[in-house]
Amino acid sequence: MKPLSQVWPDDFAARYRAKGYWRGETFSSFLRARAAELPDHLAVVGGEHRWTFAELEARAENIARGLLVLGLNPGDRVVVQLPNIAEFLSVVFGLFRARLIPVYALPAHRIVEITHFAHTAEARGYLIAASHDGFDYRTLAQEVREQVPAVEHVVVVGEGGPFTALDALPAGREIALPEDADPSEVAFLQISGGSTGLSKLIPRTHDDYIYSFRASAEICKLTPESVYLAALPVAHNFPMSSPGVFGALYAGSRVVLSPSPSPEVAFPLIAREGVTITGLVPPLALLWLQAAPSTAHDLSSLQVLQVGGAKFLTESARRVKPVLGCTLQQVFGMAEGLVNYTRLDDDEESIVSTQGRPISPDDEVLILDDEGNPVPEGEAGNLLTRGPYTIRAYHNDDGANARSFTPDGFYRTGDVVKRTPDGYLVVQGRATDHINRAGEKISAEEIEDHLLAHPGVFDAAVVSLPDEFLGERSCAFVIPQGEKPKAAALKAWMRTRGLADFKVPDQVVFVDAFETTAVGKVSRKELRASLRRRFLEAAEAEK
Ligand code: OOB
Repeated sequence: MKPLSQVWPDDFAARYRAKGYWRGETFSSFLRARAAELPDHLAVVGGEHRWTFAELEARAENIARGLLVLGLNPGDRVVVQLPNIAEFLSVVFGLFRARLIPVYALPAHRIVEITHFAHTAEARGYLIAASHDGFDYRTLAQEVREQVPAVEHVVVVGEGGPFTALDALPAGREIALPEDADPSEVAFLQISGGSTGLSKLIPRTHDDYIYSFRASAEICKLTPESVYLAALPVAHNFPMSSPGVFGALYAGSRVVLSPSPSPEVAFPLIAREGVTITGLVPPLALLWLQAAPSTAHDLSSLQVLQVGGAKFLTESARRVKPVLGCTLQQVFGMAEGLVNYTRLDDDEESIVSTQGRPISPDDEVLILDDEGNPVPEGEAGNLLTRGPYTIRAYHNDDGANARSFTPDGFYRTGDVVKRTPDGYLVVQGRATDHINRAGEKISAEEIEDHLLAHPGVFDAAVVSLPDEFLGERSCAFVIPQGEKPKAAALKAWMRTRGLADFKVPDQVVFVDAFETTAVGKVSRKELRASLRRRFLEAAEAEK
């Protein structure tokens, strides 16, 4: 099994420790500390469950023992695909307690993504909910078991069916739980948004990740009186750690898990639990702004609405305070590390018109032109970053590592940004070819590869188009061959490919040919840019 690692050069690691960013805490040690300090304080609310910190810790320990008795061993990787339910937290803290390594998949992922994660992480376990949103994950697990037999253990929250139910795990009282992890070890694997091909795996250590959410909780001024609502799927880095469920628990706050981010589901929870802070992607923020004025639910407890994952336009941002009566916080982050926040006491103009500044004084930010030279202050350029919680490498992917990191360890974010004189970043766009569909990142290349497998497709190029609601939608330009498929049929066929539904192109446009230059084919990148440009020009001309 390939060892997991995430290594900063010794001098950097020494500096990050000396400055108190890396404090030698682990997920298990901080939960133990909270359970000792605030045993009876409510920690997790989800569905019918209401657990105190002491209960959360006890549940995590039981799960840890049960998984070890089942046959998993410390160091094993376990793909975790759970929706926003209380068990998400007891399970992941259980995995940490048993020194097992979660690999976080989204509920929307299907066979193609899950087998990719299982292969790449060499997973031995798969932890699912029986069903969610009308989808039975046990059927998916059966397929995963057939395609990746190394995934020996499937554990199900709910009715186990052919697999082990979480509630039926052996008690394992005789089992000695392992020592706590070394804080510099990899704690889990996160999934990258991915602009080239399939998602890469992001190894995060206890030291670096805990720093990011501890500092985030401070920036968001969380206390044990705060109530954090996880509205977005918690497997995302944003609701997980910015400050997310972990930052909230670190601060001794209560976490409320919402099964859906829709106003119909989230608003009653805000009123019932007295939610003080939550995070949304821009399209959902717009929905909330639309629904709030006429809701019967009392939203007055809400103090902070975070918006991130994609650009929140200034004009929409301006509406948050008057409509919801709370402070907006813009969040510009990435699963690879760097997270920027507007601060709660910033002036309104910075809050509505920038995407914030980095968490850490030691987040190094470079803004470079395409030749790698710094752009003049205030101009737009490519954002590169390095720091105490930004990874230095993906797991087991030399090609991606060579592309994504400079020799001196800066991560090329692919984002194009400007910096204001006071160090706030304003996102201008991006240099890489992915579609940011309501915060979900879709690789153009991955979707093109699928389309090319259809017998009626000669060639395909997938681009992002501006979308009033989604921010960006995906559009596939397709050169047909043989019997030309109907757009709807092609989309329906994509749905059978075993991919997350958000990757099915929103729009399909058939074209006769792609442009080529005199010297031969243009690059895919230029091709996508030109198809997008010409399409938008034609749409403009029709207005
Ligand atoms: C978050 O993480 P990822 O890994 O899903 O996506 C990262 C990318 C960024 O590189 C950028 O292209 C885009 O998402 N992005 C934004 C943005 N926040 C993220 N673009 C414009 N404005 C923003 N506010 O999306 C993520 C991780 C942690 C916290 C927040 C978001």
